Amino acid sequence: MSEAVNTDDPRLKELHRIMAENSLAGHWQPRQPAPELRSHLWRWPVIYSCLMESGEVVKLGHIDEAAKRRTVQLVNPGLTAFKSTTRTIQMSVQLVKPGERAECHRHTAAALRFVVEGDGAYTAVDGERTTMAEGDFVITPHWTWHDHGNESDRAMIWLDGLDIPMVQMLDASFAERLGENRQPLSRPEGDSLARYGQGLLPVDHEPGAPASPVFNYPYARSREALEAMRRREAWDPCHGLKLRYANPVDGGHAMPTIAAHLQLLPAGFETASYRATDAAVFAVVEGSGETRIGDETVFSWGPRDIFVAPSWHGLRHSARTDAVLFSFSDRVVQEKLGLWREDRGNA
Ligand code: GTQ
Repeated sequence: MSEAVNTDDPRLKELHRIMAENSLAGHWQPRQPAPELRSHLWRWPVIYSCLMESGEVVKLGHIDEAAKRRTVQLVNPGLTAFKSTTRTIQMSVQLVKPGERAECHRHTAAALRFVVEGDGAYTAVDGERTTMAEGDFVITPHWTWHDHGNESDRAMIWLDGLDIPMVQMLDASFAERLGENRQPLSRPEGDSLARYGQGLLPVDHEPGAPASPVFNYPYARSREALEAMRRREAWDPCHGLKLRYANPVDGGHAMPTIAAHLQLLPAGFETASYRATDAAVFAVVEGSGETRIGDETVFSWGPRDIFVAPSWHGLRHSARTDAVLFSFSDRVVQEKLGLWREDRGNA
């Protein structure tokens, strides 16, 4: 096949020189390869020991010398320049020790939390507080005021998933500090769940808000849903039993930029190969098993391990014991843009 251009052609060389001087480039010219997300597994004991050590050496508080949040970030080895976990998501693990508070602020990046350890610390979001327990899924939609505090006697640890890389890519980052540790509360605890999370809606409620009005999806309820479904044993060959955290008002995803799921794989279950265009982060909530990603990677995982799978790589999970996986990605964004695609069983 003949080349589109003759790279030895002096006229072409001169053209390239002039174009480069003027910040122009030809479609025919090669470009720098884009940084590529890699499959990666973070083992919980390593994350945990770094996080607990950070609890000894990093102060948390509202005074200027203290960190505003104490988080350990999971940096994808292919994306070190961005310090991000996928191209669109920054994931961290956060520690709030007994008696500590993380000051109130808001930002255009949205966050999800998934509680890993502890019981009784709170997050307050736009005027309502929620007390968190292990496995709870809590959302902090973009530009909502939020602060955390631990009035229990145990350390509280949760996973944070933020859309920071996406918001930064769009150059739409804004942040604001309230200047207080705690925001004023305008609703009693449990109000959102009572109003919007019971299969009922206030009679005149109008859909249209970008995020779910429910901001804590308690694990006890989500786990019970999976258990109830399991009694019919209608397993999806690619997913086992998989549920999506939904906005009860419109049936969409809980937040407009990050999709999150909870899935049960019974002991001995092996999924058929599945791939989709969203790179996903998986956190093991219960159990142990293995995940094959593409042709080369096999991750053997146990409770609280976290792994990331790149876009469009075939995934096959197998569960050694009953296993529950929490996962999240930018799927919701891709769906809205008409970009999301999946391939069941062929990858
Ligand atoms: O807890 O509000 O991992 O603002 C990064 C930024 C957590 C938080 C993060 C944040 C938070």
